[in-house]
Amino acid sequence: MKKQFLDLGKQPIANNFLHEDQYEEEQFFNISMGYDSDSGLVSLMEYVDKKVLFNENYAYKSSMSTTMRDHFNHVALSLKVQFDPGIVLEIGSNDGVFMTNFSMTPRDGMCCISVEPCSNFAEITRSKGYTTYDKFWDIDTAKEIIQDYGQVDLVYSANCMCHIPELRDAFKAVHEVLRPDGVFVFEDPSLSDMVEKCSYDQIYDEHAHIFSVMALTKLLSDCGFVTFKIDHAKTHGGSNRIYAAKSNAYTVSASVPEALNNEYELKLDKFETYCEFADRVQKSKKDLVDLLSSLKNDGNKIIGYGATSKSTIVFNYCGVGVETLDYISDTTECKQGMMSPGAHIPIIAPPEDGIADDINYAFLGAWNYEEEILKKESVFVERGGKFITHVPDVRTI
Ligand code: JHZ
Repeated sequence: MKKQFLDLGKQPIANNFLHEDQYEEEQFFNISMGYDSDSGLVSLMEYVDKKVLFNENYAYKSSMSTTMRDHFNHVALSLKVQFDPGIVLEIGSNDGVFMTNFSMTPRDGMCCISVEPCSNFAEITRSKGYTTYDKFWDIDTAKEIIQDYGQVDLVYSANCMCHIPELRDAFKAVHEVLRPDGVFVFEDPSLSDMVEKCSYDQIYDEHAHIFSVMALTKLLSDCGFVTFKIDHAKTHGGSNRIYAAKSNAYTVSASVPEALNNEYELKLDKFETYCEFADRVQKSKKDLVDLLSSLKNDGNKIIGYGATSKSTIVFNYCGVGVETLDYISDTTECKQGMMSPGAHIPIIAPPEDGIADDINYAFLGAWNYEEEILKKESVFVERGGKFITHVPDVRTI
């Protein structure tokens, strides 16, 4: 049974950047998280309709950072070397940052086809010549692909499986589309990282689940897969890449029991762990509100850096708005000139020569790119400017 441990209150759609004349129609949903002791899954208590979240207006673009571009190039190369796949199917291809590392058709060797329900992004990869099914991932889509291409050698998915409430159906559809010797590789933010780093801003409407290895190995096994390897990646604040096969063709690596043991040590199988996490979340909120208000009282000018889904949660949960932040800078063109969801903070394009001279502090909405951002904003740092983060605890950098 699923039992609630954290309530973040009513939250706007995390990626729904909007104009002032859209405030009246802005939608809010209850965002609270629960632990299911039967399945081990940590999931939202109430799911938001997928068509409300993933549609032609979707704003998040995967290729916006050097970190993620390098990451997906590296993963594509590593999968080619490990599995030598003929046809790869990517589920949730966004702007094609992973799939464009492969060729377009089986005729030209290792190729990649994809499924992407946000039609604005499906159009981007299609216009580059790749086959993209503008659909949600389910058994019908799997059958359509089998009809067009036959079963595929490898299914890859990044930051997408955790978006799917009906996980069992999604895994079964992957099982159907894969050849008997095929491999399913997927990566999503990890629950152990979220609990350890108190990064509660991973919890928002799109993240139907935050995955533990415990819950995934169990569910995958129920759906006919053997989990044979787990890579831990630094991306998105700490993610797990899960490798699962339909057969016993692959030896189970030590990385699987190691990841499971780590989670048992963190007591991710105990409801109390999540209650203790919820207490830390409340403290994090108080600490951030206190820090921001004391900086503001001292006359500092503060901005947000990165209009992330995560920062939507932080600002709305902590009640941070335009009285505190002058604006948020973000490199994604379609977010610029818009207002942030719920808090309605203006979003601007970052100035070409870095953070403006009159700014003293920048809240790192994109804390998961801290290294890349600190390097890029070295002038700001050298002149005494400071970043603010809440992960793993509230502090200035
Ligand atoms: P970023 C997204 O979450 C949404 P978000 C999604 N649901 C998901 O699962 C996770 O990713 C994994 C900007 N930026 O990647 C670009 C700068 O402005 O943390 C982006 O708008 N300057 C699919 O939204 C944002 O920050 C920079 O120098 O939390 C980063 O968003 C850099 C590096 C980024 O994902």
